[in-house]
Amino acid sequence: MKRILITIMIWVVSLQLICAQGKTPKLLKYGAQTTVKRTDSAMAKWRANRLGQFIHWGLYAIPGGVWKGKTYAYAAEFLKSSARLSTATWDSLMYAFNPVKFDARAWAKMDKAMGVKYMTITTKHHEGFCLWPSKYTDFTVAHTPFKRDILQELVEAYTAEGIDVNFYYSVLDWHHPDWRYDLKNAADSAAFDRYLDFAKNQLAELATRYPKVKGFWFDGTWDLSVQKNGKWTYEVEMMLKQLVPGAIVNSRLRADDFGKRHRDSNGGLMGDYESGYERRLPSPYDTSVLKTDWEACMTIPENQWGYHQDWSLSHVKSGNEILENIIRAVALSGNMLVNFGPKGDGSFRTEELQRAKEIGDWMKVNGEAVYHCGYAGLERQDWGYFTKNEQTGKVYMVVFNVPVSLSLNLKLPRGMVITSAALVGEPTQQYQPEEVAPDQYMIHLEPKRYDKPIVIALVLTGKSKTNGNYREAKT
Ligand code: H76
Repeated sequence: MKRILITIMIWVVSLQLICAQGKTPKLLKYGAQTTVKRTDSAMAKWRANRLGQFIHWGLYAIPGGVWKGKTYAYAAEFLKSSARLSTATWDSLMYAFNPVKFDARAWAKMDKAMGVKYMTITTKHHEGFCLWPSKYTDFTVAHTPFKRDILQELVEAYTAEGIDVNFYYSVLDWHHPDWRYDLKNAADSAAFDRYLDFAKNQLAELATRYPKVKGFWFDGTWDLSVQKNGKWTYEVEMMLKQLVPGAIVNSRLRADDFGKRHRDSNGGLMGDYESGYERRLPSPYDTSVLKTDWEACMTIPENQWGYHQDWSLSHVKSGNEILENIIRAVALSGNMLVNFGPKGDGSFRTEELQRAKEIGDWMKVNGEAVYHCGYAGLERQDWGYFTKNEQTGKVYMVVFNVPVSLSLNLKLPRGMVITSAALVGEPTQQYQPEEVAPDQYMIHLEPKRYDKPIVIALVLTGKSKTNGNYREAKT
């Protein structure tokens, strides 16, 4: 008996030691900067913006997923790789880059009307082509027939409309001779060091040429070569924050001392927000995502970021589906970047213009349930999503699924009551919630056709309830 007890005690002690060891944080030079959310005004603005426009534009917009009469179904911006084209062949597209219909002010006006508060533009995608006249390479818009500094025009036009501009930058570069996927020998390391200098120079150039930029969105950082250079990712983050006060950097840039990406070896988020939600969202019940800021990005077809001529190859999201994705993100305090891929001539395809208008018309009426909004802390129901305005405390029911009963269920925390419930956009439409059980209510909708999500604004107060007309069932 005594022996058994001693054995158990040894087990317990060693288990505790193992656990304690597991908790000892690793000493990191290039890990997370902080374990809490940023509270400065730049970050608060980014968070309040909630809805952003992603724009993928580069040479890939010219072939639009079609090469020599053959259509490649995979992402249009990957055509060089899908059609197995040489770098020389692909790069010669620059001589055909002449987007005569490009009008930065028209883009910004479209986005203003769509209700987006920020825009993230591909300054350089994997192909390596630069939308600005970089002094570190000739593979830029300056050397195309178009010549104009597209980035400059966009920064000016969007900023004038009150829309924040962020720069997407791909570290992966199919054009640069010194890019490496992995570092297998000294020659690879020497080449890649040159590449990293080039990329850092370009980033410093972007930050200083366009000081109105609000943040940087990194991509193409998943290869072993970058994982082995966590120090560089750290230094780039620090450099950008020094050059652009308040700059916001996504987690995808970063790797730590051990090559761990997004989250460091101790689990801390690197960069300012989690940017791993690409064409997917967390479960609407996963409140663990509330611990950090986060942003999702999504395409309208299944997986087309750059312009593709043929959108019949996959499901194309409707305006309502896009709205649901936006609200799903906001309901868990996340941002949503909706992607458009302009054509090679600088104009937008009809489907995108339609989506922009549909989303904008809805946002104009219901935007108060999106901007400055986040997690409401209420139990989710089948009809849709709750959001809560962090400034006013108002709670919104964003209803995507109207039940055939027309009755929307609500379950409130003990002691909370509904002081008012009104249809957003039609304040004369007030609802009288029916209390159906303790802390449970129903809101009864008008019998009519609902073809857009409706938003009901709730004023909730903590007053204790007056009637106690209920009795627990004896079972
Ligand atoms: C894979 C990949 C890239 N990451 C997305 C944000 C797009 O830029 C796509 O090309």
